[in-house]
Amino acid sequence: MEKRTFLKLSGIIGAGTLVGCSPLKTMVGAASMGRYPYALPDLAYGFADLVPSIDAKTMEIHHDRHHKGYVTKLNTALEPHLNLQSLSLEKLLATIKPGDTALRNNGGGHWNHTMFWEWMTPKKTQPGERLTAAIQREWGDMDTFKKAFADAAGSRFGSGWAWLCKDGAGGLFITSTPNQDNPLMTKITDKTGIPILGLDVWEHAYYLHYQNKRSDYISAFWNVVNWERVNTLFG
Ligand code: MN3
Repeated sequence: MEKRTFLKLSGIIGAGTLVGCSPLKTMVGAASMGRYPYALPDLAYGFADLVPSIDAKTMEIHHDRHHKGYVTKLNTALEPHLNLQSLSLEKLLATIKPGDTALRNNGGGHWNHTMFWEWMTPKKTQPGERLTAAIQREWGDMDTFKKAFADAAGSRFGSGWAWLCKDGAGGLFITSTPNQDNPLMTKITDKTGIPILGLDVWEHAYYLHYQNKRSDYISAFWNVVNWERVNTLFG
């Protein structure tokens, strides 16, 4: 890599990290996130309530087995770390380093899934005026935003998540992360910020109903997005 290209890239990554630092001071956790020892939160709706967009069996396995597994393993990973047990999950995520594999995968897994259940609802909801205006400023219109978000979700290779995030200046950006990483992990991800909407694109989130058609799952997600929760997180 040429020196000039490298410097330019470092600048971009550096700026991204700086932007991400300040909003993390804001409390973003859901009340249901809890504290150590963490517990699996209940869903605010039934497993079958998101049908036909998300099938009941997928919801049941995803919540009762996958999410529960992250919670159990997170508690096990935290057991020997008394100094980390008192942190909020958001603070913990901002603290962990790339090599902290168990905390990274299971701390991310618990935060991501707790929020994911809240980002969906069987109710019909709408993006609020302020959020709509911010989306229009960034992408022009809602359809272009949805396409950009779907592109991030569709092009994430293997397992991971697509995110709509708030930056430190009231702006929005879209990003994606591998595995159970998320934009709160300031020591791990390049683009950090506060996720206000996220979509799980692991195969376990859609394969039973959609098989390899990830794009159909992504399109269906818009039918069940809980815009009221997104509006609140946007602030
Ligand atoms: Mn999942």
